[in-house]
Amino acid sequence: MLLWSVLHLTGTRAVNAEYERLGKPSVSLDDIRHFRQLDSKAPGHPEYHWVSGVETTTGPLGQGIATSVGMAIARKWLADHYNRPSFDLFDYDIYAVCGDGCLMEGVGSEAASLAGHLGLDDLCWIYDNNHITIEGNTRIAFTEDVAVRFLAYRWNVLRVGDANDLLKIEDALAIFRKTTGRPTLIILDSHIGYGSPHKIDTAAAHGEPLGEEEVRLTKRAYGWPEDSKFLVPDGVREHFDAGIGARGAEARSRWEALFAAYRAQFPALATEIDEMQRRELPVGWERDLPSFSPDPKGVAGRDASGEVLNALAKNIPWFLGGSADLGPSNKTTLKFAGAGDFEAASPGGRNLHFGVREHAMAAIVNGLSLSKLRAYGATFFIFSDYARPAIRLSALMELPTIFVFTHDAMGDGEDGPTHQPVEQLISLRAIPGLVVLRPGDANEVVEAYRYILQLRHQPAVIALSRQALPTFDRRKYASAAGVAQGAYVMADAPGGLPEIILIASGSEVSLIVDAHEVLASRGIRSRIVSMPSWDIFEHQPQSYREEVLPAGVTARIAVEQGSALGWERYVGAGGRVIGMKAFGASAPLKELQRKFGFEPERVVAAATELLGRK
Ligand SMILES: Cc1ncc(C[n+]2csc(CCOP(=O)(O)OP(=O)(O)O)c2C)c(N)n1
Repeated sequence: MLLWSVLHLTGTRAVNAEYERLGKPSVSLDDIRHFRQLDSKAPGHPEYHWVSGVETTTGPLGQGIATSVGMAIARKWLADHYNRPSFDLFDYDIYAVCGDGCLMEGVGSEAASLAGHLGLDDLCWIYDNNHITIEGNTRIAFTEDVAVRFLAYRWNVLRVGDANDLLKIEDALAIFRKTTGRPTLIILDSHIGYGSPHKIDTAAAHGEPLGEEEVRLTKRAYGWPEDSKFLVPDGVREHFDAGIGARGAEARSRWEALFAAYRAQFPALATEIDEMQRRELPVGWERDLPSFSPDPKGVAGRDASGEVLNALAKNIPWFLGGSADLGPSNKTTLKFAGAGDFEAASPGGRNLHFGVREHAMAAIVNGLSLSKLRAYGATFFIFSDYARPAIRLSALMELPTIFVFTHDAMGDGEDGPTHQPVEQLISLRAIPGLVVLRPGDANEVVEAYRYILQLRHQPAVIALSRQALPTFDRRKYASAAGVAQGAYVMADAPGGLPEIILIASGSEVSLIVDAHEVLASRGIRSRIVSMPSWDIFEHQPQSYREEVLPAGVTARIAVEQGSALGWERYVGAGGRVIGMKAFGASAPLKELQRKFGFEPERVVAAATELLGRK
């Protein structure tokens, strides 16, 4: 409610997704009257993209502060890359207000640890230390010394003993602004339900309405008209206009004048900033994308991805990212001259080292993206679970973030079931708006990235193999450009509609290609459908979907080294799914493929059985 009130009183204007002004306030008094009701611009939690002026979606505790670390990294990177002497274009600070819950959540701790390591002195967290959470006083579950913890993280820690002491708060903020080399935590001792005679300092003040009578008493304590509701007293709007409104307008016109002068002196950099702000891509962004020659031995998905990431980053200056300590395995390291590492002393580096902190990594990627950088984060596919809450928010916020997940199936063999994803694909496919791609060979990897890079309002997950996958001969099989339709016919047997359709993604595409050849030699006409992305396919016109999966062909087999759940959608009641029904096992990949049935013979057997043939 604090946020809705501030957005209302400051007269913040609404914009659309392209940042065009809509000529109405972001949050009207009527929205506030309809707090938490359908279509109100004052929903239950701050929602980026729904309410103009909200910088990030928060609500899952800890996400906001973790995201703020991404914003602080972005600010440092932008300043290093674009600021020039006398042109401090990117000179802002990032403030986040957090509660006990945020500081209890692991993601907050992961992010704070990295922020301290990176010395993000443009970052200030203000901790509303009211000792109350939903179940009561924090003494029941949270008694650590937060100040000492943050000192250990190498933060500057300040304490203000009374949230009503405005001068002390101003002092603390001034100290933050002067502090270099460390982020700042201001521990602000406060009272939840302040002014409410019976509910102050109680958990009841957290989530329950105070009740008619208590509201009246609270208003009395503030000297507020007791019977008025949604009152904005005379003079308040004028006060806001003359204060934050005038300062904001002045700061904006000063910045715009600075940027105009900058544009005159550094036109190429100014164009970059424009493109980045509009989430466009620079001319020539695709020019170094590789093309892979047919090769039965092939290339690992992760290796192809590494080549593609480097080609993209070379031509998109604001494309950056990294891994949660698995760069050498994920192949996400940018290696071209000048790419460099992002560290406290080198804030222009393009390789981020998130450390073993998957959850904070994903939240930080969100923060980078909210600051308009094009960012990716990487880890093993299995550990996407550790990052999932932030990936979900990425989708909710409609951010074009990129999550690169390698070791997407049983390819890591000996690592065993703790490292072998099973339910990850289907669970990520269940996130609305998230584009999930699992390319089947190196050229599909290229096309997957070509598709992903052009997304402006959707996050993407790319699931990549650890092991080499054959690079298909595209003179024989259809072009990998079909990836942009989510699924495409790679090959058909001659002679009209096929008898059976074989569908697969990722490493299993080569398996159905082999099965297709065997079936052909036995006179069975099968179609190969490579389906790297359900979501993209679902968004194709019905006519295209019918072309790829004609309703008349009901004999279908889907093969994927993941949970079989959901594939009925494409194979129908009479179809077969060769998928995982249990966790994997620790053994060399070949043995696992045999044990779990991911071999061409198994597909051939299922096909002949389905068709009632020998
Ligand atoms: C990740 C997550 N877990 C649980 C919740 C449910 N929840 C909402 S508020 C809250 C307590 C937060 O306490 P605090 O941060 O001290 O906020 P205050 O009571 O001061 O408003 C909880 C557990 C949530 N929003 N997010």
